[in-house]
Amino acid sequence: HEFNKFEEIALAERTFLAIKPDGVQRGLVGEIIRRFEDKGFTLVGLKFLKVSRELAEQHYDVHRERPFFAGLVDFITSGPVVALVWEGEGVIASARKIIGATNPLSAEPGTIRGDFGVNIGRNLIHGSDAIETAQQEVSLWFKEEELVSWQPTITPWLHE
Ligand code: IDP
Repeated sequence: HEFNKFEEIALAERTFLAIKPDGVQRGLVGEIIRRFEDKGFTLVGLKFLKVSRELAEQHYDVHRERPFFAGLVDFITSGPVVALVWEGEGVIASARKIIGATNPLSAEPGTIRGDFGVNIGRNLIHGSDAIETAQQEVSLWFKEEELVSWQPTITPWLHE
């Protein structure tokens, strides 16, 4: 196995993350991106946008019947959001661990929500929870041509 080659299939998993309006307002964009870079995941998509109601409602469609749905859509459309796609082996589950439990008061210290949040309605960041939702969310938020396939030169130092 050549040193400059890597297992493309294992590394190709992608997840969708969004730094919510509270994360942006609190100046945590750099801190949050840092954590995923430090871990060794590869950034393949990034945009800064005000989310439309249509996009917010589609993104949170599974929660449409929940009592918090209207407030959640109001919140996610209330200010700019950073949308991100990260790639790497096991990135979906690993990102969920880095993010922490949905309620920041239950989230472990060391996680993003555990370190920076106190309220379930202000939990700073979204991360896809499974392969299917990751694929749906990446394609809902990004066009194919907005995603950049590249191989960091550090790859052989992160993967055997
Ligand atoms: P997750 O973001 O950790 O995957 P989900 O249960 O999928 O959590 O909920 C999606 C989002 O809906 C949460 O991140 C949070 O912003 C919001 N949410 C969930 N439960 C509540 C609640 O009880 N009150 C207010 N907002 C909630």
